[in-house]
Amino acid sequence: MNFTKEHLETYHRDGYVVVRNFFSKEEVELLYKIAVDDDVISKKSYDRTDASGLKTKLALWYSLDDSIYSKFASSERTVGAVEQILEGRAAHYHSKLMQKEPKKGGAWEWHQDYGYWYKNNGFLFPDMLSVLTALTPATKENGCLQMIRGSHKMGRVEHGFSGEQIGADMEKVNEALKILPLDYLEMDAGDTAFFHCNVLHASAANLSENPRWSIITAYNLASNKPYKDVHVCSYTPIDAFKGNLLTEDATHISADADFLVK
Ligand SMILES: O=C(O)CCC(=O)C(=O)O
Repeated sequence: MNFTKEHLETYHRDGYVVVRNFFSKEEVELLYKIAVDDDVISKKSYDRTDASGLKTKLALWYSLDDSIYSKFASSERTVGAVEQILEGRAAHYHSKLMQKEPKKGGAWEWHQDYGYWYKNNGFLFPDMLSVLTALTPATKENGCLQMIRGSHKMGRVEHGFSGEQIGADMEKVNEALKILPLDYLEMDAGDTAFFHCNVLHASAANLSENPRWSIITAYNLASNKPYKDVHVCSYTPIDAFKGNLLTEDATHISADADFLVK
């Protein structure tokens, strides 16, 4: 499914939009199969502990390379959509493989991505977004993403620590929840959510029998060069991948990729 004018309008109105079947079942099955067998990903993954002590696992890296993950992140389809949203050339800030394991995958506390990126990484403008593709079905039971619809229009909210995670000021979150709708983003594998860096979002723990895996790529408007972050990719326009995700070589990620080390 292509990213349409209606998707763009919904994104600007609600702070997010879910595009169903953005990647085909075959494409997403290929990516998931590679990801679950990827020794490098499993070695480079680390835990994030939530406020109740449960852990959620992820691997995060910065630069694009010739791996299958980068082909998805730089695919013409995705970059085209992101550039419509940002109204300019897009840069790849980072990608992360989220592994919320059955029975024990921890929660993500309420936050705005720009809460981290402004405070810690020195991006002056909120010309940034995340794109999440579900690799397995995401349901309320396995801790799907939750969004406060329209909360991106509140602007940036103060953030402090919540467990090992940085969380938004809960007074503001609770007030927002009184006046704005709370949406649960139940998604099938291949569905893709585009969300504004100031939309308040969270997810509950995964206490179900089913894994919830997804890949999230963060994009920046290439002209929004951060004054703190050192990753050149975060302000280098992406050279879009125009090939076929199913027929090109599906290469694993290299151990030399610039992973975030915790
Ligand atoms: O996918 C999730 O469960 C939450 C991820 C998230 O909030 C984030 O990466 O900023």
